[in-house]
Amino acid sequence: MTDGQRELQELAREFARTELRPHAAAWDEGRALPDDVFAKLAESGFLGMLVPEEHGGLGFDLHTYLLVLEELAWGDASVALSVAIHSGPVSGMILRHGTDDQKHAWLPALASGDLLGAFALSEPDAGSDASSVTTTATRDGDGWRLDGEKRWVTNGRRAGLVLVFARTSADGLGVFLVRPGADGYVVGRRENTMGLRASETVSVRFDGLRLPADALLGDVDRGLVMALEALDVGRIGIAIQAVGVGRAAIEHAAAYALEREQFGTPIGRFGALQAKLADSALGVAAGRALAYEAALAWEATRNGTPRIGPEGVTARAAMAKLAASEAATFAADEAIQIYGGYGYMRHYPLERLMRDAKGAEIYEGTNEIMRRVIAGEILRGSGNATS
Ligand code: COS
Repeated sequence: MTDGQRELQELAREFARTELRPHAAAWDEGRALPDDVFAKLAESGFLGMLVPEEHGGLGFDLHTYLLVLEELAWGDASVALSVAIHSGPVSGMILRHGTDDQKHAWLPALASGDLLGAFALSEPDAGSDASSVTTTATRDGDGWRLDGEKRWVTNGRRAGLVLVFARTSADGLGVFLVRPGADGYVVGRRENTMGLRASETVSVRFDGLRLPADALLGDVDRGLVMALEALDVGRIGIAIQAVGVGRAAIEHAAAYALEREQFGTPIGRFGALQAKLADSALGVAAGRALAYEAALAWEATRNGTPRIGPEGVTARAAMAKLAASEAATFAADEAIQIYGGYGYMRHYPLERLMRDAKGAEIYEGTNEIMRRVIAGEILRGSGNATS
Protein backbone atom coordinates (compact mmCIF):
# COMPACT_ATOMS: atom_id res chain seq x y z
CA MET A 1 0.00 0.00 0.00
CA THR A 2 1.14 3.53 -0.71
CA ASP A 3 0.91 6.20 1.99
CA GLY A 4 -2.05 7.66 0.12
CA GLN A 5 -3.87 4.32 0.11
CA ARG A 6 -3.17 3.86 3.82
CA GLU A 7 -4.61 7.29 4.56
CA LEU A 8 -7.65 6.56 2.45
CA GLN A 9 -8.19 3.25 4.21
CA GLU A 10 -8.05 5.07 7.55
CA LEU A 11 -10.55 7.63 6.31
CA ALA A 12 -12.93 4.93 5.10
CA ARG A 13 -12.51 3.03 8.37
CA GLU A 14 -13.40 6.15 10.34
CA PHE A 15 -16.40 6.78 8.08
CA ALA A 16 -17.60 3.21 8.63
CA ARG A 17 -16.96 3.41 12.40
CA THR A 18 -18.87 6.64 12.91
CA GLU A 19 -21.44 6.83 10.10
CA LEU A 20 -22.36 3.21 9.42
CA ARG A 21 -21.71 0.72 12.16
CA PRO A 22 -23.65 2.48 14.96
CA HIS A 23 -26.78 2.46 12.77
CA ALA A 24 -26.49 -0.90 11.01
CA ALA A 25 -28.82 -2.78 13.39
CA ALA A 26 -31.53 -0.10 13.19
CA TRP A 27 -31.31 0.08 9.40
CA ASP A 28 -31.61 -3.70 9.19
CA GLU A 29 -34.64 -3.62 11.50
CA GLY A 30 -36.25 -0.70 9.65
CA ARG A 31 -35.41 -2.19 6.23
CA ALA A 32 -34.13 1.10 4.85
CA LEU A 33 -31.06 3.24 4.45
CA PRO A 34 -31.61 6.94 5.14
CA ASP A 35 -31.07 9.53 2.39
CA ASP A 36 -28.33 11.18 4.38
CA VAL A 37 -26.09 8.12 4.24
CA PHE A 38 -26.04 8.43 0.44
CA ALA A 39 -25.38 12.17 0.79
CA LYS A 40 -22.42 11.41 3.04
CA LEU A 41 -21.10 8.72 0.70
CA ALA A 42 -21.36 11.21 -2.16
CA GLU A 43 -19.64 13.93 -0.15
CA SER A 44 -16.73 11.60 0.54
CA GLY A 45 -16.46 10.76 -3.17
CA PHE A 46 -17.29 7.09 -2.47
CA LEU A 47 -19.91 7.01 -5.23
CA GLY A 48 -17.36 8.00 -7.87
CA MET A 49 -14.40 5.82 -6.97
CA LEU A 50 -14.09 4.04 -10.32
CA VAL A 51 -15.08 7.01 -12.49
CA PRO A 52 -12.08 8.83 -13.99
CA GLU A 53 -11.37 12.36 -12.79
CA GLU A 54 -12.20 13.80 -16.21
CA HIS A 55 -15.80 12.63 -15.62
CA GLY A 56 -15.93 13.93 -12.06
CA GLY A 57 -14.87 10.82 -10.16
CA LEU A 58 -11.86 9.88 -8.05
CA GLY A 59 -10.34 7.64 -10.74
CA PHE A 60 -9.19 4.92 -8.34
CA ASP A 61 -7.68 1.69 -9.56
CA LEU A 62 -9.50 -1.43 -8.45
CA HIS A 63 -7.09 -2.14 -5.58
CA THR A 64 -7.75 1.27 -4.00
CA TYR A 65 -11.49 0.88 -4.52
CA LEU A 66 -11.41 -2.48 -2.70
CA LEU A 67 -9.61 -0.93 0.27
CA VAL A 68 -12.54 1.44 0.75
CA LEU A 69 -15.27 -1.09 -0.02
CA GLU A 70 -14.02 -3.53 2.63
CA GLU A 71 -14.30 -0.82 5.26
CA LEU A 72 -17.83 0.14 4.16
CA ALA A 73 -18.85 -3.53 4.33
CA TRP A 74 -17.33 -3.83 7.78
CA GLY A 75 -19.59 -0.95 8.82
CA ASP A 76 -22.75 -2.00 6.97
CA ALA A 77 -23.00 -4.65 4.25
CA SER A 78 -26.14 -3.14 2.69
CA VAL A 79 -24.34 0.15 2.10
CA ALA A 80 -21.37 -1.68 0.59
CA LEU A 81 -23.70 -3.62 -1.72
CA SER A 82 -25.29 -0.40 -2.99
CA VAL A 83 -21.89 1.16 -3.61
CA ALA A 84 -20.53 -2.00 -5.26
CA ILE A 85 -23.36 -2.34 -7.81
CA HIS A 86 -23.37 1.38 -8.54
CA SER A 87 -19.60 1.49 -9.05
CA GLY A 88 -18.50 -1.83 -10.56
CA PRO A 89 -21.06 -3.09 -13.04
CA VAL A 90 -22.97 0.17 -13.66
CA SER A 91 -20.36 2.95 -13.89
CA GLY A 92 -17.86 0.40 -15.21
CA MET A 93 -20.07 -0.64 -18.13
CA ILE A 94 -20.73 2.93 -19.22
CA LEU A 95 -17.05 3.69 -19.02
CA ARG A 96 -16.17 0.66 -21.09
CA HIS A 97 -18.96 0.68 -23.67
CA GLY A 98 -20.46 4.18 -23.67
CA THR A 99 -20.10 6.66 -26.50
CA ASP A 100 -18.53 10.01 -25.57
CA ASP A 101 -22.03 11.48 -25.36
CA GLN A 102 -23.24 8.70 -23.08
CA LYS A 103 -20.22 9.08 -20.83
CA HIS A 104 -20.79 12.81 -20.55
CA ALA A 105 -24.48 12.33 -19.96
CA TRP A 106 -24.23 9.74 -17.20
CA LEU A 107 -20.82 9.45 -15.56
CA PRO A 108 -20.63 12.84 -13.80
CA ALA A 109 -24.10 12.30 -12.32
CA LEU A 110 -23.15 8.81 -11.15
CA ALA A 111 -19.83 10.00 -9.74
CA SER A 112 -21.39 12.85 -7.79
CA GLY A 113 -24.13 10.63 -6.42
CA ASP A 114 -26.87 12.65 -8.15
CA LEU A 115 -27.88 9.34 -9.66
CA LEU A 116 -27.56 5.93 -8.09
CA GLY A 117 -27.08 3.05 -10.52
CA ALA A 118 -28.82 -0.33 -10.65
CA PHE A 119 -28.27 -3.46 -12.74
CA ALA A 120 -31.29 -5.38 -14.03
CA LEU A 121 -30.31 -8.72 -15.51
CA SER A 122 -32.12 -11.43 -13.53
CA GLU A 123 -35.75 -12.32 -14.20
CA PRO A 124 -38.27 -14.63 -12.55
CA ASP A 125 -37.11 -17.45 -14.87
CA ALA A 126 -33.62 -16.24 -15.80
CA GLY A 127 -31.19 -16.38 -12.90
CA SER A 128 -28.09 -18.54 -13.30
CA ASP A 129 -28.96 -19.00 -16.97
CA ALA A 130 -28.51 -15.37 -17.83
CA SER A 131 -28.82 -16.11 -21.53
CA SER A 132 -32.51 -17.00 -21.13
CA VAL A 133 -33.68 -13.41 -20.53
CA THR A 134 -37.18 -12.91 -21.97
CA THR A 135 -37.59 -9.14 -21.52
CA THR A 136 -37.71 -7.84 -25.07
CA ALA A 137 -36.42 -4.68 -26.67
CA THR A 138 -38.09 -4.14 -30.03
CA ARG A 139 -37.32 -1.40 -32.52
CA ASP A 140 -39.83 1.41 -32.30
CA GLY A 141 -39.20 4.14 -34.84
CA ASP A 142 -35.73 5.45 -34.11
CA GLY A 143 -35.82 4.06 -30.61
CA TRP A 144 -36.84 0.99 -28.66
CA ARG A 145 -39.74 -0.42 -26.71
CA LEU A 146 -39.16 -2.53 -23.60
CA ASP A 147 -41.52 -5.23 -22.31
CA GLY A 148 -40.88 -7.70 -19.53
CA GLU A 149 -40.03 -8.11 -15.88
CA LYS A 150 -36.83 -7.99 -13.83
CA ARG A 151 -36.25 -9.38 -10.35
CA TRP A 152 -33.85 -8.68 -7.50
CA VAL A 153 -32.91 -5.20 -8.63
CA THR A 154 -30.64 -3.75 -5.93
CA ASN A 155 -30.97 0.00 -5.22
CA GLY A 156 -34.63 -0.36 -6.10
CA ARG A 157 -36.68 2.78 -6.03
CA ARG A 158 -33.70 4.93 -5.22
CA ALA A 159 -31.92 4.20 -8.51
CA GLY A 160 -31.81 7.03 -11.03
CA LEU A 161 -30.32 4.88 -13.77
CA VAL A 162 -30.98 1.22 -14.41
CA LEU A 163 -28.98 -0.89 -16.85
CA VAL A 164 -31.56 -3.22 -18.35
CA PHE A 165 -30.66 -6.34 -20.29
CA ALA A 166 -33.26 -7.24 -22.90
CA ARG A 167 -33.57 -9.58 -25.85
CA THR A 168 -32.88 -7.82 -29.13
CA SER A 169 -32.85 -10.95 -31.31
CA ALA A 170 -33.28 -14.73 -31.05
CA ASP A 171 -29.73 -15.13 -29.76
CA GLY A 172 -28.73 -11.66 -28.68
CA LEU A 173 -29.30 -9.28 -25.78
CA GLY A 174 -28.92 -5.53 -25.70
CA VAL A 175 -28.12 -3.27 -22.74
CA PHE A 176 -30.29 -0.21 -22.20
CA LEU A 177 -29.78 2.91 -20.11
CA VAL A 178 -33.14 3.39 -18.46
CA ARG A 179 -34.26 6.30 -16.33
CA PRO A 180 -36.97 5.17 -13.91
CA GLY A 181 -40.18 7.11 -13.71
CA ALA A 182 -41.31 7.22 -17.34
CA ASP A 183 -44.64 5.76 -18.47
CA GLY A 184 -44.31 2.02 -18.71
CA TYR A 185 -41.72 1.75 -15.94
CA VAL A 186 -43.44 0.05 -13.03
CA VAL A 187 -41.67 -0.65 -9.74
CA GLY A 188 -43.11 -3.84 -8.32
CA ARG A 189 -42.70 -5.80 -5.17
CA ARG A 190 -40.14 -4.90 -2.53
CA GLU A 191 -38.48 -8.22 -1.68
CA ASN A 192 -38.51 -9.35 1.94
CA THR A 193 -34.92 -10.55 2.06
CA MET A 194 -33.23 -12.70 4.68
CA GLY A 195 -30.18 -10.47 5.00
CA LEU A 196 -28.99 -7.12 3.66
CA ARG A 197 -32.41 -5.98 4.71
CA ALA A 198 -31.57 -2.30 4.58
CA SER A 199 -30.78 -2.69 0.90
CA GLU A 200 -33.85 -2.07 -1.22
CA THR A 201 -34.36 -4.99 -3.60
CA VAL A 202 -37.34 -4.72 -5.93
CA SER A 203 -38.82 -6.18 -9.07
CA VAL A 204 -39.44 -3.89 -12.03
CA ARG A 205 -41.85 -4.31 -14.94
CA PHE A 206 -41.68 -2.66 -18.34
CA ASP A 207 -45.02 -2.20 -20.05
CA GLY A 208 -44.15 -0.85 -23.49
CA LEU A 209 -41.56 1.51 -22.04
CA ARG A 210 -40.29 3.71 -24.89
CA LEU A 211 -36.62 4.51 -25.09
CA PRO A 212 -34.68 6.80 -27.39
CA ALA A 213 -32.05 5.39 -29.76
CA ASP A 214 -29.21 6.57 -27.55
CA ALA A 215 -30.47 4.43 -24.68
CA LEU A 216 -28.66 1.47 -26.24
CA LEU A 217 -25.27 0.92 -24.62
CA GLY A 218 -22.62 -0.80 -26.73
CA ASP A 219 -23.36 -3.14 -29.59
CA VAL A 220 -26.79 -4.56 -30.11
CA ASP A 221 -26.93 -8.33 -29.49
CA ARG A 222 -23.67 -8.32 -27.44
CA GLY A 223 -25.37 -7.74 -24.08
CA LEU A 224 -24.67 -11.17 -22.60
CA VAL A 225 -20.93 -10.91 -23.08
CA MET A 226 -21.05 -7.34 -21.75
CA ALA A 227 -22.98 -8.52 -18.68
CA LEU A 228 -20.61 -11.38 -17.94
CA GLU A 229 -17.64 -9.10 -18.32
CA ALA A 230 -19.21 -6.55 -15.97
CA LEU A 231 -19.97 -9.31 -13.50
CA ASP A 232 -16.26 -10.09 -13.26
CA VAL A 233 -15.64 -6.74 -11.62
CA GLY A 234 -18.93 -7.02 -9.74
CA ARG A 235 -17.86 -10.34 -8.23
CA ILE A 236 -14.54 -8.91 -7.04
CA GLY A 237 -16.55 -6.23 -5.22
CA ILE A 238 -18.84 -8.83 -3.68
CA ALA A 239 -15.79 -10.80 -2.54
CA ILE A 240 -14.41 -7.82 -0.64
CA GLN A 241 -17.85 -7.05 0.74
CA ALA A 242 -17.90 -10.58 2.21
CA VAL A 243 -14.38 -10.02 3.58
CA GLY A 244 -15.63 -6.92 5.43
CA VAL A 245 -18.52 -8.86 6.95
CA GLY A 246 -16.30 -11.80 7.92
CA ARG A 247 -13.74 -9.51 9.50
CA ALA A 248 -16.47 -7.81 11.54
CA ALA A 249 -17.68 -11.20 12.81
CA ILE A 250 -14.17 -12.26 13.83
CA GLU A 251 -13.54 -8.98 15.66
CA HIS A 252 -16.79 -9.29 17.62
CA ALA A 253 -16.00 -12.91 18.48
CA ALA A 254 -12.44 -12.14 19.57
CA ALA A 255 -13.55 -9.27 21.82
CA TYR A 256 -16.20 -11.46 23.41
CA ALA A 257 -13.81 -14.40 23.86
CA LEU A 258 -11.48 -12.18 25.88
CA GLU A 259 -14.22 -10.68 28.01
CA ARG A 260 -16.51 -13.64 28.67
CA GLU A 261 -15.41 -15.87 31.53
CA GLN A 262 -16.49 -19.45 32.16
CA PHE A 263 -14.86 -22.03 34.41
CA GLY A 264 -12.97 -19.13 35.98
CA THR A 265 -11.14 -18.04 32.82
CA PRO A 266 -11.78 -16.07 29.61
CA ILE A 267 -13.27 -18.48 27.07
CA GLY A 268 -10.66 -17.35 24.53
CA ARG A 269 -8.18 -19.54 26.39
CA PHE A 270 -10.00 -22.68 25.27
CA GLY A 271 -8.46 -24.43 22.28
CA ALA A 272 -11.82 -25.24 20.70
CA LEU A 273 -12.62 -21.52 20.45
CA GLN A 274 -9.15 -20.58 19.30
CA ALA A 275 -9.48 -23.04 16.42
CA LYS A 276 -12.71 -21.31 15.37
CA LEU A 277 -11.02 -17.91 15.37
CA ALA A 278 -8.00 -19.25 13.50
CA ASP A 279 -10.00 -21.02 10.79
CA SER A 280 -12.25 -17.99 10.36
CA ALA A 281 -9.30 -15.63 10.03
CA LEU A 282 -7.59 -17.97 7.58
CA GLY A 283 -10.62 -18.09 5.29
CA VAL A 284 -11.20 -14.34 5.36
CA ALA A 285 -7.52 -13.57 4.70
CA ALA A 286 -7.49 -16.02 1.79
CA GLY A 287 -10.64 -14.41 0.36
CA ARG A 288 -9.03 -10.97 0.63
CA ALA A 289 -5.84 -12.15 -1.06
CA LEU A 290 -7.84 -13.67 -3.92
CA ALA A 291 -9.85 -10.47 -4.31
CA TYR A 292 -6.63 -8.45 -4.69
CA GLU A 293 -5.21 -11.01 -7.10
CA ALA A 294 -8.41 -10.80 -9.15
CA ALA A 295 -8.12 -6.99 -9.09
CA LEU A 296 -4.62 -7.28 -10.56
CA ALA A 297 -5.91 -9.63 -13.24
CA TRP A 298 -8.70 -7.15 -14.02
CA GLU A 299 -6.26 -4.25 -14.28
CA ALA A 300 -4.09 -6.39 -16.60
CA THR A 301 -6.98 -6.73 -19.09
CA ARG A 302 -6.63 -2.99 -19.76
CA ASN A 303 -3.22 -3.77 -21.25
CA GLY A 304 -4.61 -6.54 -23.39
CA THR A 305 -4.03 -9.55 -21.10
CA PRO A 306 -6.73 -12.10 -21.99
CA ARG A 307 -9.59 -12.64 -19.54
CA ILE A 308 -9.63 -16.38 -20.10
CA GLY A 309 -7.80 -19.30 -18.49
CA PRO A 310 -7.21 -20.13 -14.82
CA GLU A 311 -5.09 -17.00 -14.30
CA GLY A 312 -7.51 -14.70 -16.13
CA VAL A 313 -9.84 -12.27 -14.39
CA THR A 314 -12.97 -14.34 -15.01
CA ALA A 315 -11.64 -17.34 -13.07
CA ARG A 316 -9.93 -15.18 -10.44
CA ALA A 317 -13.04 -13.12 -9.78
CA ALA A 318 -15.12 -16.29 -9.41
CA MET A 319 -12.52 -17.78 -7.04
CA ALA A 320 -12.46 -14.62 -4.95
CA LYS A 321 -16.23 -14.45 -4.60
CA LEU A 322 -16.52 -18.15 -3.88
CA ALA A 323 -13.77 -18.23 -1.25
CA ALA A 324 -14.65 -14.94 0.44
CA SER A 325 -18.39 -15.54 0.65
CA GLU A 326 -18.01 -19.03 2.08
CA ALA A 327 -15.40 -17.74 4.52
CA ALA A 328 -17.70 -14.92 5.65
CA THR A 329 -20.63 -17.25 6.28
CA PHE A 330 -18.30 -19.63 8.15
CA ALA A 331 -16.82 -16.81 10.24
CA ALA A 332 -20.25 -15.45 11.17
CA ASP A 333 -21.50 -18.92 12.06
CA GLU A 334 -18.45 -19.62 14.23
CA ALA A 335 -18.75 -16.21 15.87
CA ILE A 336 -22.32 -17.06 16.86
CA GLN A 337 -21.05 -20.30 18.33
CA ILE A 338 -18.40 -18.43 20.34
CA TYR A 339 -21.08 -16.06 21.66
CA GLY A 340 -23.15 -19.11 22.62
CA GLY A 341 -26.66 -18.29 23.82
CA TYR A 342 -26.03 -14.57 23.36
CA GLY A 343 -25.05 -15.16 19.73
CA TYR A 344 -28.48 -16.60 19.09
CA MET A 345 -30.15 -13.41 20.32
CA ARG A 346 -31.14 -10.76 17.80
CA HIS A 347 -29.94 -8.16 20.26
CA TYR A 348 -26.34 -8.95 19.24
CA PRO A 349 -24.90 -8.27 15.79
CA LEU A 350 -23.80 -11.78 14.85
CA GLU A 351 -27.06 -13.15 13.48
CA ARG A 352 -27.33 -10.09 11.20
CA LEU A 353 -23.79 -10.62 9.97
CA MET A 354 -24.61 -14.25 9.23
CA ARG A 355 -27.71 -13.26 7.24
CA ASP A 356 -25.71 -10.61 5.38
CA ALA A 357 -22.84 -12.98 4.62
CA LYS A 358 -25.13 -15.61 3.14
CA GLY A 359 -26.30 -13.25 0.41
CA ALA A 360 -22.83 -13.08 -1.08
CA GLU A 361 -22.99 -16.83 -1.76
CA ILE A 362 -25.98 -16.21 -4.01
CA TYR A 363 -26.09 -12.84 -5.77
CA GLU A 364 -23.98 -11.87 -8.78
CA GLY A 365 -23.80 -15.56 -9.57
CA THR A 366 -24.35 -18.40 -7.12
CA ASN A 367 -21.32 -20.22 -5.80
CA GLU A 368 -22.39 -23.24 -7.84
CA ILE A 369 -22.03 -21.05 -10.95
CA MET A 370 -18.68 -19.77 -9.62
CA ARG A 371 -17.41 -23.37 -9.52
CA ARG A 372 -18.66 -23.92 -13.05
CA VAL A 373 -16.93 -20.73 -14.25
CA ILE A 374 -13.64 -21.71 -12.59
CA ALA A 375 -13.71 -25.24 -14.00
CA GLY A 376 -14.66 -23.89 -17.44
CA GLU A 377 -11.66 -21.54 -17.42
CA ILE A 378 -9.28 -24.31 -16.29
CA LEU A 379 -10.46 -26.50 -19.15
CA ARG A 380 -10.35 -23.61 -21.60
CA GLY A 381 -6.83 -22.72 -20.42
CA SER A 382 -5.67 -26.26 -21.10
CA GLY A 383 -7.09 -26.09 -24.59
CA ASN A 384 -10.04 -28.41 -24.01
CA ALA A 385 -13.73 -27.79 -24.50
CA THR A 386 -15.31 -25.60 -21.81
CA SER A 387 -18.05 -26.73 -19.45
N1 COS B 1 -16.14 -11.92 -19.83
C1 COS B 1 -16.31 -11.74 -21.17
N2 COS B 1 -16.99 -12.63 -21.94
C2 COS B 1 -17.47 -13.72 -21.34
C3 COS B 1 -17.31 -13.99 -19.97
C4 COS B 1 -16.63 -13.02 -19.21
N3 COS B 1 -16.47 -13.19 -17.90
N4 COS B 1 -17.91 -15.16 -19.67
C5 COS B 1 -18.41 -15.64 -20.82
N5 COS B 1 -18.15 -14.77 -21.82
C6 COS B 1 -18.57 -14.87 -23.22
C7 COS B 1 -18.21 -16.19 -23.86
O1 COS B 1 -16.94 -16.13 -24.44
C8 COS B 1 -19.30 -16.32 -24.91
O2 COS B 1 -18.99 -15.42 -25.96
P1 COS B 1 -19.41 -15.70 -27.49
O3 COS B 1 -20.90 -15.75 -27.51
O4 COS B 1 -18.85 -14.55 -28.23
O5 COS B 1 -18.78 -17.03 -27.79
C9 COS B 1 -20.52 -15.75 -24.21
O6 COS B 1 -20.01 -14.85 -23.21
C10 COS B 1 -21.41 -16.77 -23.53
O7 COS B 1 -20.60 -17.51 -22.63
P2 COS B 1 -20.92 -19.01 -22.22
O8 COS B 1 -21.15 -19.82 -23.47
O9 COS B 1 -19.91 -19.49 -21.25
O10 COS B 1 -22.34 -18.80 -21.52
P3 COS B 1 -23.33 -19.84 -20.85
O11 COS B 1 -24.68 -19.37 -21.24
O12 COS B 1 -22.92 -21.23 -21.10
O13 COS B 1 -23.21 -19.65 -19.27
C11 COS B 1 -22.71 -18.71 -17.18
C12 COS B 1 -22.46 -18.76 -18.67
C13 COS B 1 -23.59 -19.78 -16.60
C14 COS B 1 -21.37 -18.82 -16.53
C15 COS B 1 -23.32 -17.33 -16.99
O14 COS B 1 -24.60 -17.33 -17.55
C16 COS B 1 -23.34 -16.84 -15.60
O15 COS B 1 -22.36 -16.32 -15.08
N6 COS B 1 -24.53 -16.94 -14.95
C17 COS B 1 -24.76 -16.32 -13.71
C18 COS B 1 -25.43 -15.02 -13.95
C19 COS B 1 -25.37 -14.13 -12.78
O16 COS B 1 -24.31 -13.90 -12.24
N7 COS B 1 -26.52 -13.59 -12.41
C20 COS B 1 -26.61 -12.66 -11.37
C21 COS B 1 -26.98 -11.35 -11.99
S1 COS B 1 -26.65 -9.98 -11.01
S2 COS B 1 -27.78 -10.20 -9.46
